Formats: sequence, structure tokens, C-alpha cells
Amino acid sequence: MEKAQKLVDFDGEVHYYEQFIAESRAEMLFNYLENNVLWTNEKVRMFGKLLELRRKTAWFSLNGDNYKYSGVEHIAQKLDYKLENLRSEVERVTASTFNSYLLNYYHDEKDYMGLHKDNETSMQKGSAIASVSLGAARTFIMVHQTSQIQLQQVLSPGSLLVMKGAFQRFWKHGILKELNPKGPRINITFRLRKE
Ligand SMILES: O=C(O)CCC(=O)C(=O)O
Repeated sequence: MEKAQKLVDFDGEVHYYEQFIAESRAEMLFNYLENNVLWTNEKVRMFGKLLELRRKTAWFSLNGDNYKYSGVEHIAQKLDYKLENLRSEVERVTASTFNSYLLNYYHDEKDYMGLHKDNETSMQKGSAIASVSLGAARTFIMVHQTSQIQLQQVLSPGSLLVMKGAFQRFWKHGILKELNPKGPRINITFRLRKE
């Protein structure tokens, strides 16, 4: 296994493995997930109104629990064996355990994810979040809350990014919109929620 690059080393940690899985496997997994997962448009509640975003999501949890964030309930889908195999591999490399995963589908350069923290109270405190990228390479941005330091990392297909320690307390993260055309991308974030 390749050595991780350390992208953040204060107020939390972020580690990046450029080639966690081979590009050919990342491509096969992308095609499989694109066609075999039930994708629904992401919704957010803003000023009391429900807005539907272009980006699609899918939610999986080992105990079948739904996931509520931004005022919207995400319904758990039946577990998938390819994602379960990937979860085991991610757990081995990160020496962490996960009991759920959120998938994001970005159609093109216009889909993005605004700066946010994954610090819902339903998350196990201090647990890592591990993120596998498939499809088009996109830019991940991290902004430190008090210093406003900004870091960026292009996430290649087949890469693994791990956010841990106090990162969710002190940093926000997101995926940038792009001006140049981009193909579709799928991201899988493995999480540990309180049971
Ligand atoms: O698509 C990505 O790589 C980031 C996903 C993310 O920030 C999230 O699911 O909270």
C-alpha cells in the first residue's frame, strides 16, 4: 500500500492516498454504481423551503437507519456487496470502523458541494470519515475556520481521502464548481454513526 500524503496536520488531520484502488477498478465500480444504486436528488431546507439540488445522493447503513441532515431525511438502501467489500478495504487501511456510507453523484462541472462540516450529533464523536473518489477528478477545498487558511487537493479516480481527529471541528470542506467541462463523478464517504 502506498504511503499517505498528509494534507492537514493541525487542528485535525487529513491524509490522501492517490491510488487506493486501481484506475480500472475505479472505472468498473463507477459504472456499476451509476446503474445499480437508487439515486435521488439532494434536497436542502433553506428559509423554511425545500430546495432540490442537481447533485444526487444515496445513503446506506448497516443497521438500516435513515440519516437526517440539513432538515431532510435520507432513506437507507439495501446494502451492496461491492460497497461492503470496499468498506472492509477502507477499514483495513484506515484502522477504523464504519457503519454507514453516503454516496454523491456529480453530473458535471456545475455540480458541487458547498463548504460544510460533517459534525452532526449523530456521528460518533472523533470518528474518521473516509472518502473514495470515482470518475472525473475534482478539486476538494479545505478552509480553516479561524485563520482562513485554504488548501486544495485534486481527488483522482481511485483515491482515498481520510479526515480525522478534530478536523470537523476546525475546518470546513467542499467540492468546487468548475469552469471547464467535467464528466460525472461518484464519491463514497464512509462514516461511523452512533448506534
Ligand atoms: O465529494 C466529495 O469528495 C466530498 C463529499 C463530502 O464532503 C461529504 O459527503 O460530506
